[in-house]
Amino acid sequence: MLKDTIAAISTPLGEGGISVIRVSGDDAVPLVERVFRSKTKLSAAQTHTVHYGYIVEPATSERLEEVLVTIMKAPRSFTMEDVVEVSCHGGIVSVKKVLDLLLQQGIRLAEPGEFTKRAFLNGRIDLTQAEAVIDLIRAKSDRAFKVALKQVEGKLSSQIKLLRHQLVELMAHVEVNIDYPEHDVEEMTNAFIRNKCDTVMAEIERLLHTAQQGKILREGIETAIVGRPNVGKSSLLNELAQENRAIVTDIPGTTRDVIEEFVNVGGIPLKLLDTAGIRETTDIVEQIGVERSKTALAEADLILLVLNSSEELQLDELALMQQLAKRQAIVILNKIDLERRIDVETVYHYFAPERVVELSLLEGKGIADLEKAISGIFFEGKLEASDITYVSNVRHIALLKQAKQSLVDALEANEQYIPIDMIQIDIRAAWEQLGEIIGDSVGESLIDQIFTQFCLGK
Ligand SMILES: Nc1nc2c(ncn2[C@@H]2O[C@H](COP(=O)(O)OP(=O)(O)OP(=O)(O)O)[C@@H](O)[C@H]2O)c(=O)[nH]1
Ligand SMILES: [Mg+2]
Repeated sequence: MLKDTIAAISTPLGEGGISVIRVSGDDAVPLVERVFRSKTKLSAAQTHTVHYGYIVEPATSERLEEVLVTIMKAPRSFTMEDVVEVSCHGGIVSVKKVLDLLLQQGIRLAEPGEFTKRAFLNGRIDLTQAEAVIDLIRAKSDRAFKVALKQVEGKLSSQIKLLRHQLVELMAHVEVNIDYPEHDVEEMTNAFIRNKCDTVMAEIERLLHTAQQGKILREGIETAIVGRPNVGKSSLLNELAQENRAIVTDIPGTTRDVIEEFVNVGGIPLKLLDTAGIRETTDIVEQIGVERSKTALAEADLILLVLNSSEELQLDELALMQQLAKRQAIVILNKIDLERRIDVETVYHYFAPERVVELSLLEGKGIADLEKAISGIFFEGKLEASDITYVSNVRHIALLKQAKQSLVDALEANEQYIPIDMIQIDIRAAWEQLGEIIGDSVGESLIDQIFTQFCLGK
């Protein structure tokens, strides 16, 4: 890794209160000092202090910007190198001018993610923590943010390390048996291998189990709103999106196409799909719309079936309920402000009470119940438990699966009394695969691939 000094704008480009340029490297302080004028000399300043002054053109001493400069000396900084942060007035022109001037002093423009990459290469964070920094930036909901934050803190890493520790113990035990077979009873070693592999495998399975939730937190639950025309599907989309995204009229068949909107319901990100009302129709455009509704319904992770509680159940609705009884679905009895004509008994015949929600979108009633029902389905109320680690990264999931397979192989070999040094190979493979998750044994290209996903300045 080159130890040169790098800089980038670390705040979003655009108008804002302030913009921050981050500089990191051995020469960060002297290079920034060349263009900074203030009462105290930057090179004489204490670490973790803030200095008011001006960025000046060194040749002419012309003042370019009024700034605050923060210095954080190695190793107590994000990158573990000397870091200087220059806070300028927000605005594209001002911040670019300052950055240009810094680059003219011999500082190199940082690549995307290079600051975080340095934090990793300098040993401040491991790979799962670095990857979580991306998730933190991209988090679309409170819950996704919390999960990413846990990972940044090293929660997943410490669990992986614990598993690897157990495998090391196991390998040591087996090693003794290979080197001094007379000191050990083969039977006992076989039992020991079985026990340890089982324990580690159970833990890997638990982590994999959380993967589905982790993915949802990152990408959103694909949620289709379906039902007959005019029951209030588009009204529901608008209510959850808190804007008039879809056209709402009292004419049945208003929505013809699938409308997508990303919303956040009780901290859970949903990719909502409003669809055309499902019914038999001769209108060709509407027919295409209905086909699209059916596709959305087939592919969704969650289905919100909207029924009009002021009308009797229709045959298509009975068919939909039958079809949805075994899926992840919530039934919404809408329009409860009107007189009830729906046969609720039939609805409850297909769906458990916690899957049925009564709403009036006109009066804005029952939305909180809907939120509860949705989080109930996906998190069984468990997400708040602070000790849960969610595995959400595809790379981690793939490696956990590989490690699990290696242990399955080891167990099988163990059952067949295959020579113990062969079993050792599988155990070592599992240990290495787990190591790859935290970046103990990863190649240069993978590291580059991970860090280029970052935005500039991070
Ligand atoms: N009284 C009452 N009317 C409602 C309620 N929710 C929606 N509506 C009305 O029902 C009509 C249809 O609403 P939409 O949201 O367009 O229904 P939709 O299911 O999207 O209809 P299509 O797009 O035609 O399939 C509109 O006139 C809404 O104002 C409610 O809770 N109570
Ligand atoms: Mg509609």
